[in-house]
Amino acid sequence: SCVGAMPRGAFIVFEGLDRSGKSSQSQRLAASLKDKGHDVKAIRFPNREGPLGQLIDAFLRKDIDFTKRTCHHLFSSDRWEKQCEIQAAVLSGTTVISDRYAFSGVAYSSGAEGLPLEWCKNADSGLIAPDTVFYIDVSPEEANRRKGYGAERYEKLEIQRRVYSSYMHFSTQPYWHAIDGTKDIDSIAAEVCVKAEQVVSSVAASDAPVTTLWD
Ligand code: Z5A
Ligand code: MG
Repeated sequence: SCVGAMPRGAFIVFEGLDRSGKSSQSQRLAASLKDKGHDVKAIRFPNREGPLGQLIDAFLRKDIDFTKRTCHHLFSSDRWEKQCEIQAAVLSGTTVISDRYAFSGVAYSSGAEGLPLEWCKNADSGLIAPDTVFYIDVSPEEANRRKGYGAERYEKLEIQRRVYSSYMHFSTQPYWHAIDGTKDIDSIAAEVCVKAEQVVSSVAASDAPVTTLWD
């Protein structure tokens, strides 16, 4: 790299079923890495604010309907709108932590909506690829027992079972790290933090280039 250039930040994604604990773990990891002196930017998808986010929020709350393919592109567009921000942060040495990303798009649109998986992947082809994905593994039955489960679109056990099996499409990828999501929140956070720090250091040390999906 150029003399004096800042080592780049890592791009870390959390995935998993509804109520698997993604938001809890993203927040904890962001706080832990900040405590250790790292620059961190936390983002989430869908981002329910902004013009696209409002449409997605209304769709999830079943206030409006779209065709399946339009809905898939809405979620994908939400990610495309954030690409410059993610790239700028990572290139300036900031670690970006995202609560859901394109893997959710594929898992829900193919699993819950029944769209062809390869068609789903196409919409996100070319997005900045994460350096690692922490897949918080909780069975649909376990997630169903957690509080807050209920009113939104897709929050049904039989739909979650299909989403769970669609997520398995990614399970053999090198960036995919399944984490046992049935342990207590603190143990999971500790395990994730150790692994995330390894990713942050190896990305900085190797000066690995930013890659794109679906490399
Ligand atoms: N969607 C899509 O279709 N296409 C896309 O491209 C994208 C998304 C990006 C909203 O997502 C919907 O959008 C979602 C997928 C679809 N489908 N649905 N429905 P969201 O991210 O806004 O919301 P969510 O992920 O479905 O739910 P959530 O509430 O954000 O769940 P979570 O973040 O995984 O979990 P949490 O909030 O950290 O924890 C949930 C509860 O479990 C809470 O009471 C915790 O205290 C408890 N919890 C957490 N961890 C544990 C452990 N380890 N043990 C016991 N209890 C725990
Ligand atoms: Mg969440």
